[in-house]
Amino acid sequence: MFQNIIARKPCSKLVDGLTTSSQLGRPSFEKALLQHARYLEALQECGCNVEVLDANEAFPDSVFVEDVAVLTPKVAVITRPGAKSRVGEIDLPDLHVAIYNYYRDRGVEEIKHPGTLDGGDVLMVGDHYYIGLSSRTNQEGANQLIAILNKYGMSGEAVQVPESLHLKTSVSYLGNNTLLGWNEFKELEPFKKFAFITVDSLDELYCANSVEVNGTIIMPANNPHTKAKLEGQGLKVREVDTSEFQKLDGGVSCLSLRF
Ligand code: CIR
Repeated sequence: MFQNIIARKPCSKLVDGLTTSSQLGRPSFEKALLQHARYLEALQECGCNVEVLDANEAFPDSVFVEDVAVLTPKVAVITRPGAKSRVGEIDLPDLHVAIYNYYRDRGVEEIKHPGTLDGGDVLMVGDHYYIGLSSRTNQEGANQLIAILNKYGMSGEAVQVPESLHLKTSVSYLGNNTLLGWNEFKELEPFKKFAFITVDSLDELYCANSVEVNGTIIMPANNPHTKAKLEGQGLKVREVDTSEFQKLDGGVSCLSLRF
């Protein structure tokens, strides 16, 4: 059950954000603002209280707030993003104030140099966390997070991410022991014990990044084949258009911290 959301408004420098998907073109800031607002409405509809931090023009990618923290039921962990242009996002005072407000009676920890870790690499399945080793998250970052999780009575394990930005770019947890993801992730040892819904249309790989929020699967719009598959399994789906964030390799999970 998620009660709270922390998000950050897109800044106008968003159009200069990091991307490996430049063939999709540059995002429109106006459209991104609108899509972001609708995305937050969807989370509210799922019963979440939404706190929105101000846009920060110094950090084009700061709308992807998922990467700067891992918020578990027992402890908040401020990460250390693996992209140089994003490391400063973890020092933004409003982020710390927001997290502290919720976690003052629990723990607040941080990933330290030389560890790097992006929240997009952290897949929560109950009390267990799969941590993707990627171009952003290194073994040291994963080890530090596992040690923190252990300290608070939880567990984690590292998973090598085959060719995608983050672990959650390609695989999402939908609840009920079920993962949604790219076919090659189904074969990874740690994921063999899950029921696995494969995104099998190549046009729809983007929707492997979806989020389950209080019984609703929030997924990116325009992925009809996968949507039908989810609905066919009795799952409730809510689509949101995140096309402008897709142009920056960001999906529905990246735009919020859910806890
Ligand atoms: C980046 O490259 O860092 C951003 N343009 C996209 C971050 C996406 N975040 C996520 O998957 N959690």
